[in-house]
Amino acid sequence: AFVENLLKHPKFLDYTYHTKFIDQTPELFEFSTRQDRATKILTFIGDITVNGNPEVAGLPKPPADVRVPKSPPLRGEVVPRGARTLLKEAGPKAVADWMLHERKLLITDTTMRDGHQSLLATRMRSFDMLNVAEAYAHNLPQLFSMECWGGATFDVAYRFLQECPWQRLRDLDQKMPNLLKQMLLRASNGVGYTNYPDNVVQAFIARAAKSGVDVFRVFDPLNWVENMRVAMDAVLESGKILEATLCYTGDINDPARAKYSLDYYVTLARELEAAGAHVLGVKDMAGLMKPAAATRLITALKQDISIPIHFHTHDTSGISAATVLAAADAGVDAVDAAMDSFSGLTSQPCLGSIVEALRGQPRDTGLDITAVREISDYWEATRRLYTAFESDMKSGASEVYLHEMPGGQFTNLKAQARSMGLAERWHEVAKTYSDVNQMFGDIIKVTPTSKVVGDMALSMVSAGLTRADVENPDKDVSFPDSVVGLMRGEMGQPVGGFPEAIQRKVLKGEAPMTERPGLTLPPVDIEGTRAKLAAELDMKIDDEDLCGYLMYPKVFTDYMKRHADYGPVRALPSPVFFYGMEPGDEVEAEIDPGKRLVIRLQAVSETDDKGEVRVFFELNGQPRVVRVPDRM
Ligand code: 3PY
Ligand code: ZN
Repeated sequence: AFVENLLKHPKFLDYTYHTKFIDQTPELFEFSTRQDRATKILTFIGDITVNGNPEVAGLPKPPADVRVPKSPPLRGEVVPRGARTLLKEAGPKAVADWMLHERKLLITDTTMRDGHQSLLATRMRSFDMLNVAEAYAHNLPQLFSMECWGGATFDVAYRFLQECPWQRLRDLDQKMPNLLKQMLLRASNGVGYTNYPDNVVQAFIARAAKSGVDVFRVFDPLNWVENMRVAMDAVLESGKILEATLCYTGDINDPARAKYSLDYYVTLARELEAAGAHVLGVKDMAGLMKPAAATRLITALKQDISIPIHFHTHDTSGISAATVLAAADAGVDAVDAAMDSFSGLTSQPCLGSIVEALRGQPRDTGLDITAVREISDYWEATRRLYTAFESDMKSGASEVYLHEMPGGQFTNLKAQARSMGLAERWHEVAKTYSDVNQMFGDIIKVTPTSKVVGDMALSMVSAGLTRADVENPDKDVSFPDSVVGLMRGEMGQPVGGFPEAIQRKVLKGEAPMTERPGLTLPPVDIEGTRAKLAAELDMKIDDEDLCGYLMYPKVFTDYMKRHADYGPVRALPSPVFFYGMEPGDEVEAEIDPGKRLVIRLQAVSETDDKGEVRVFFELNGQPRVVRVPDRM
């Protein structure tokens, strides 16, 4: 009925119906909800089948021989105990104590967050995570945690995957009740790119804790502890685990980078411990920490602080596993790794190989290597479905020590450079990125400051400007908005402040702020916002939706409007989501627990004189037809 009502509507016929029209035309919705959602999904499949999914337009297709990823058999019927069980029974401090006393090297699997964020532009869908989640719960209960939320996964879910990140979290929680679910939180930047009012950060954290996050890795992109306190206090308040995190840059063994010295990091770690952290995170987001630096830093930190230490790195250089092993020898309590088939390059080091390297050694991880390989096989098959999002990086690159780009940014910036016609000049972009860093005073580069440095580098290379040109007070330069925001202090204060001359030039005399932005950002009227949004979307707005909106207002409302058209498309297998179906294909979609749709595509008509195509389905055995506009 929905589609028929829609198709008859004059505005639909001239294609001006999109999104707002559906919200403002309630008569379209006069039919049963169950019917409604099935029809929406069929409409989506029909549309993708006829017009393609714009997210993969022009990108390489998966190989013809892709197999359906099969999750390994579960070892044992009952879910075994895991670190989450301990958190539930005894609280965050007990988990920290257990970590300290555990001789094993504890492992976090990052595949569901940083792994695909770094290798596949964050495009992995919940469907593919949920299929293997129970295998993790049953077969690898010794894992410290599953990093599966936060960072870029939040907005990408709404923006490109047409799914709700909160539902992903709740579903994962349900399938992995014994494992700690870990998220990456950009402190006052939440899961966004700019500082939010304090009460937004607080509301977001409280909701994330309730929806399933157990470990909050909280970092500030300038290591400004002052600007982490609101987020850290909110995590403590929630009763979950606070992993307060320092970001590592430079090289503690290089006298030319004295700003980021061993003392600098040890002092920072003390401040984070004093702020109430249960765990200290050491976040080497670009993979710059060399093995000798890990030995020195972890040894010093273990002597100086008394909370457990969790190390995160990236393999961009190709030698990150050596650094992880050095950190393990120096007594680090936990490390991050990605499942073998999602490891290496700009992602984390290889989980299975770390397990093997330590087997029978004092820091033996206790993980079952066969279980690791089975899950990795699942991911290997899954990764092939996402061929479209693979980068062209094929090898380790020592150039990372020059540009210092975070693993999650590297391939993104490269793609951005390509889209600006600068593909041939990538090494120039990399060198300019490093020049911009020095020009900005050698800052920490991680989301969102890394994005600012990247914006500036791209704008300089495309305008043919050198660092000397930009610094020349007599030369007019137009700066990207993000650079103006950074120099204004909107992302906080770097160690030692910004160099005055460049700050003055960027701000054209405007005075920068020196306090943390949250002090002056007025609080959001949370209940007023909920009421306004409820009226705009004509629906009840729960805390999850509200928090999604508070982080990303437009991304969220666009998502909701598409959701009104297409329904719960998260339930579709990824090949269908990205490429539609062929006549004769049959798929199953579970739109609610136990509510399955069996969808068979029968045939696709020619385009008629109204520019429409009829797509013939069988839905649970009953014939159904949807019409979609031919936009090709
Ligand atoms: C993020 O903030 O998304 C990151 O991965 C930073 O390293
Ligand atoms: Zn990372």
